[in-house]
Amino acid sequence: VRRVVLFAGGVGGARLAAPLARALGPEDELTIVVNVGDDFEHLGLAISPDLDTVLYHLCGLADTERGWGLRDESFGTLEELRALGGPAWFALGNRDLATHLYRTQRRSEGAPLSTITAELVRARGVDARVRLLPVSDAPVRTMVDTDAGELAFQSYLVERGARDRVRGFRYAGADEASPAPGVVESIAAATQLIVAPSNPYVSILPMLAVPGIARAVAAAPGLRSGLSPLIGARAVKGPLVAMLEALGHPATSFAALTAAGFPLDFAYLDPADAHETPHFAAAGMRVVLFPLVLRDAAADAVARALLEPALPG
Ligand code: FO1
Repeated sequence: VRRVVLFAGGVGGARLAAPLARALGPEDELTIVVNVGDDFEHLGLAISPDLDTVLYHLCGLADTERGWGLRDESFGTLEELRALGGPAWFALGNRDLATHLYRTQRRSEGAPLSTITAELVRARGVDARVRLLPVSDAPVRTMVDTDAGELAFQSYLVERGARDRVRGFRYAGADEASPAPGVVESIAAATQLIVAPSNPYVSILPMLAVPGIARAVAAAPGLRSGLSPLIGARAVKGPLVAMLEALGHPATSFAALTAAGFPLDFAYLDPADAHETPHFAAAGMRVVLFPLVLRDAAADAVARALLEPALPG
């Protein structure tokens, strides 16, 4: 029996979560611990982009081309808001709005984010072997220090199009947060931990910043594997290369996979980055070369390889 814990940000995490769920054996369990540093309040709504992105991929309703949001989406409400002169920079789709309305209503009733997430997972008919857990119920907010001042993450990424030069990050609220129910327990019971090909600064570090998570990961008995979020010095999605370079690091898989300080036994690299193998070996990690384009059959092949970490391909 495999008890797998996946640490996931948004799109990179979601593209791995769905094939991992498909690769599970009948007795296996997958717990997906999701970043909440991207969460924010917008138009009075409680928005959890990474949880929603992973959920939509798990239930097969994601817009896989765009990465986030639902497929067959329409944006009439957003266009009306724009006509009113309202804040229309964050593209909330008509169908997607139902998720934010539901979450906001349940929050106003006092339900914790982990409970609401479990309700959404059940309502969407996700496989019972799969659990989706926010890393914490209390808010953690990724703040980006830039040459234009400190910006909330969605303002940095979406409103301003990641155009500002990054100086550093702060995970506001992390010190007062604690792991959501089940997170530390599932890490301790895991046969393996997998770090999705997610941005270390805005997906993985905000999770490790929650007191108790880094300790649980360091003490975990299971093998730890991480997938590089870079292929041939290019990010699969998002501003990771600019972030690495602004912080004085090269745009390498080694820099990306070590930036968060998540201890790894296995590093999964795309064959395009095979030349980096000696860096990982010198740092005590074993390299598995595998095509990391997480699309369709290729994503399923990665998932199957990950579930057999003692037999790297
Ligand atoms: N990302 C964008 O780049 N532009 C958007 O307008 C946008 C809207 C949006 C709506 C709902 C949702 O769940 C996610 C959305 N995202 C959007 C993605 C979001 O910003 C994520 O935080 C990032 O993709 C990082 O994972």
